[in-house]
Amino acid sequence: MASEQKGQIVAGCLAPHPPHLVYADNPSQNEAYSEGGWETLRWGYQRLARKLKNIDYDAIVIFTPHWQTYIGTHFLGLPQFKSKSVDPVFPNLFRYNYDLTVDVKLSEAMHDEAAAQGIITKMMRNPDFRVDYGTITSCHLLNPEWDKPIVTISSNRNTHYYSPEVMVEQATALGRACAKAIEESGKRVVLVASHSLSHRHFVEESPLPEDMSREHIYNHSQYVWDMKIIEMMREGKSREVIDIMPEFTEQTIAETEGGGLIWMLGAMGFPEYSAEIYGYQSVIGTGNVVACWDPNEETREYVL
Ligand code: 2X7
Ligand code: FE2
Repeated sequence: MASEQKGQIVAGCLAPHPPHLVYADNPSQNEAYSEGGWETLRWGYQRLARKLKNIDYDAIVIFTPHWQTYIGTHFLGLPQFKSKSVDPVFPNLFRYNYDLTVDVKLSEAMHDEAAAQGIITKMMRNPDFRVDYGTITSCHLLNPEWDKPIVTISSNRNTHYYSPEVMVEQATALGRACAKAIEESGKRVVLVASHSLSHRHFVEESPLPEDMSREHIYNHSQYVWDMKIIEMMREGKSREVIDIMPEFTEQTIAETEGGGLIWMLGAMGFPEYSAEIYGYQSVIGTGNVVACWDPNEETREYVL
């Protein structure tokens, strides 16, 4: 049943999740120890986290490419998940003990609305399910206190099963369904697309992973693509970003392939206002931007 007050999306964040950023942060939940690194991104994240602290919201809804589902879109469906999340590629950097709460009502509402619109969906009710490092990294950096419930949405592999164009159609439809469910829930929600931009990366790790003298952009054309996308975000051309996304994804093997940004901008109705840019930096050669779309004109800022 519809709630009396209309729910709304109060912010949309593009929040990359290299586990290196959590490693560099040394939170008590992570078992690895570092001497820092990737400060440009981490300081940008800290600034965005401070902004979110001043926004009144009920839940974070995050879409991750590292929970990959081949039949339909899945939603976290139990009130608590507690375990250790280990990055399968970087277990040396990321072994994070999490204990998180889920807004199951909101999750079910989005699941049901998507299903009503013909999208194949499933609730994840396995208590032993391990939450992926993409969810943990982006949520940790945006809200280190973990004082808000989250909902994770899986990435259905349309780009690879079909094509990047099919992903645009499917993720946009999912975004619209989630936005409708949020509106009917009466809740104030922060959306998070958890991923990098360009994604060619190094194949050898430096002896000290946080040695910033080794970190650099992978190649110039990949960098130029990232800058073009960021410029369009700044100019409020979010629809156009999605229009060129199939080409961007193919040329830079971008992590946009998972559908997160398409889903988020689709849910927000393809904003025509400027995105706030909080920082860009490469992590093992991948391109990463921290950005936010703030629908509220009074709090929208020119950050960088
Ligand atoms: O998942 C990732 C990523 N997206 C970017 C960089 C490094 C590692 O993991
Ligand atoms: Fe990733």
